[in-house]
Amino acid sequence: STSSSTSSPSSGVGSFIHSYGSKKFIRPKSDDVLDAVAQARFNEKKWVWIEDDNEGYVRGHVVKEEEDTVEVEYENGGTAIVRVCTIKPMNPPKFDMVDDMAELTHLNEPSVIHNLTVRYKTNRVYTYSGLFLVAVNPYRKLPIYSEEYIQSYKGKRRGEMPPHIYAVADQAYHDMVQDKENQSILITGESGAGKTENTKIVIQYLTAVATTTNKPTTNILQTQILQANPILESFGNAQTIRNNNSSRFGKFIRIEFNNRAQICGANIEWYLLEKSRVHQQTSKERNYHIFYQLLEADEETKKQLLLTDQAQDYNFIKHSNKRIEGVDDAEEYRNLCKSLEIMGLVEKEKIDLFRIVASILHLGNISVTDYRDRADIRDFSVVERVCHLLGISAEDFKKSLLAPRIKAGRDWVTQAKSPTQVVASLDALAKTLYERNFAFLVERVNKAIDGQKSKDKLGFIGVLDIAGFEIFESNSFEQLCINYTNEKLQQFFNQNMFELEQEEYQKEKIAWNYIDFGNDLQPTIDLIEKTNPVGILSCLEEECVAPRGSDGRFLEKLNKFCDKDNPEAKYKSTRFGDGFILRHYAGDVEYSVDGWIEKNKDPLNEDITRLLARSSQKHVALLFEDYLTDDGPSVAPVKSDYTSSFASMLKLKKGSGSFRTVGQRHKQQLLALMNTLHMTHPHFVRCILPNNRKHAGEIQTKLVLDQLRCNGVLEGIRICRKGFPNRLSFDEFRKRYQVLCPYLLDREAFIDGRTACQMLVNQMQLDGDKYQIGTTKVFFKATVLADLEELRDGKLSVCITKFQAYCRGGI
Ligand code: AD9
Ligand code: MG
Repeated sequence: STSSSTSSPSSGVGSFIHSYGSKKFIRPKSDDVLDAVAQARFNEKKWVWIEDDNEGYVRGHVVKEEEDTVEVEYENGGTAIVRVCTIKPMNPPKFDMVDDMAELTHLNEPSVIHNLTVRYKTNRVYTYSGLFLVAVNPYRKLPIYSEEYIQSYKGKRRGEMPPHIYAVADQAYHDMVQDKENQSILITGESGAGKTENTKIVIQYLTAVATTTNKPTTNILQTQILQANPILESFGNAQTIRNNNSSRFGKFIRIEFNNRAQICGANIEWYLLEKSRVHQQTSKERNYHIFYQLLEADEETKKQLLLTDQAQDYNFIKHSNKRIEGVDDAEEYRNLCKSLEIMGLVEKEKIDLFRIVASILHLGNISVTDYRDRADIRDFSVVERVCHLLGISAEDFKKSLLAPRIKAGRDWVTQAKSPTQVVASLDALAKTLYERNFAFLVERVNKAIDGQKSKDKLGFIGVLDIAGFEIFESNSFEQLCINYTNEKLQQFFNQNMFELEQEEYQKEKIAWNYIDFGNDLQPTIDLIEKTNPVGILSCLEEECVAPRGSDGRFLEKLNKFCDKDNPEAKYKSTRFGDGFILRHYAGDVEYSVDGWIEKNKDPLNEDITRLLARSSQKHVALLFEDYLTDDGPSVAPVKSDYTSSFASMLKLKKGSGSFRTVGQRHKQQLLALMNTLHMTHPHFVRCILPNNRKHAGEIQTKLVLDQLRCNGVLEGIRICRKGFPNRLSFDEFRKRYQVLCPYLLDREAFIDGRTACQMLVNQMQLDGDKYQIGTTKVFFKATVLADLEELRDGKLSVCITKFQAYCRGGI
């Protein structure tokens, strides 16, 4: 099918000489003589990349070679004797700026980083690396997202246009229509790397190309789908040190298409909302945008929500940063209201959402006093404000807060809480209120843009915007969840890439033993998710229900995974025995287990949640309907159209065993996501943060290298090298290299492609295991083409020298 040929991992060296179809994008015409001169200069020395502690890699050439060491001369002056393993061959200059790094003859780290850097400096922020599209954050507005650009990518094949996220979106769209298969675009990267911006650009592209009619109904849907994002950002994004608009949740947006390939709906799923931000942030960061936007609401609304306009008045935001440079919260508030209106929310629904946010601000102001370890509330009027907004009795709330009733056997008894416990349960309540309100909001948006109604569905394109691999100085449960997700996604990539690759080998009938590259990652994944024998998550689960479960005991159990005799073991205990080390594909990560039991259990004061389930505010009652028990005065639960879908979305229903804890819920959601992805044809986008200063035009080499390691681009190259990473059609191969085989050049008679190629490789005296001749293409192991190129350049430079001599003679 066309899809596999256009997205095969490596399209062959031949295409680096191509020019783009559209005039506007044609590369500067290459000056053959200049190129040849640069090449000749390159040929004079053995150029290499030398590892460097500060720069990552620097240029130099080899002066003298010994057995394990070489003497190198740095391009910037000075010489050194270095170990052989610290130098890497450099690609000839003609490979500078290649669109697809799979075409590099020397596929090594410095070459990849060099190529990305020279491209980035000339505003080429998108580059292919085999199956990946690498996107480096430009940190400036580039004129490449206009309507004109969209039109120029429409219906084009990869290679016809410069690399672009539009090309990926268009490929997905094209493949969906052509193969009648669902598609997915997986976008990952560090915080601030540009995932969310690229997600928006994909959706912008799809809404632009997949709606041809001017039917007002389609246009409304289109607008609604585009408006979903600012709404989610108000509630799910916040300023962090790394990103002024950082998404604190992962999402999978499905755009649904009908049989005419037009958009007929969409659906959003979300993962792992960072709840702790609701009650604590550092002074350089902010709480979720909505908290600050709400303080800019009109007086009427604020009066209704009992809000002032001062962040200073609220404990949950007063220690945070207040303003983001270049952002006007008042304007953002008005935009949010507009978006909510477009989404079809009526005034009451909007206020319901805001009421929860306001009640959280007031919750943070409840101050708990400590009198001989007995908790009390200092200012009851704050409690009254909270309870007014939440539609519950302030007296009951206070009682439940200070001394909740708990079930002891068949009886209910009250149990007084310490001040610390009361504060913890207030924080936990704030977090849960926020998360459930967020879940509700997403469901409400989904209801507005739902495509399920459409009967003539063709398929969907799903866009995944999820945080990439995280290795911090201190890693906790949150990092394990996100790294587990990335390990699974990388496995998915490996399986996919090598399925395509090996399919191609089969098609070309070359000798090849099937390798399952996804298997490499399985041991680590097993360690995390297996239930029998228990893995990390199950082990945590057991400890969470155990009567005297503790972080320490959890770690003790984990350490039974240790296998000191196995150097390949993926699990190790830490040096001081206070945590564990997991070997991920991206590297070893040390996790500390402090607080995991609490984090996983995420305990709530159930006396309060039962109260909330019976709130006089329907919206509040709905958020806690899973706590509606037959205990207490029976008030009929409020049902609405999406009640059931809301509960299932939250997957929090009590008693449904496996969803009790954060870890289990995430595992369940991730498995569901993986199932969905397995039903799609995937496209992979890797976003890269160029530097830590939000600067345009600056690349920090080491920072980028670390990301390439974590995001699988280098892993992809590693696996690529195990196969036959370079391939050329018979025709391309013959045209490019017949100069090395004069016999072929001279012949006038017909020679079929296969025979000609066989003759060529014989003439070149290539080792048998270095290449394979298929039915239409020649396949090469890594670096073979580099040698051929060198031979070819040698031949050509002789010609050039003759040519130059001829020119000089002419003058
Ligand atoms: V996080 O994990 O949600 O913290 P993201 O989503 O990877 O992160 P985001 O898309 O929010 O990063 O990009 C961060 C900032 O970089 C944006 O706010 C823009 O100011 C900037 N950016 C990113 N991509 C582009 C782009 N293609 N053009 C211009 C961009 N600016
Ligand atoms: Mg984001």
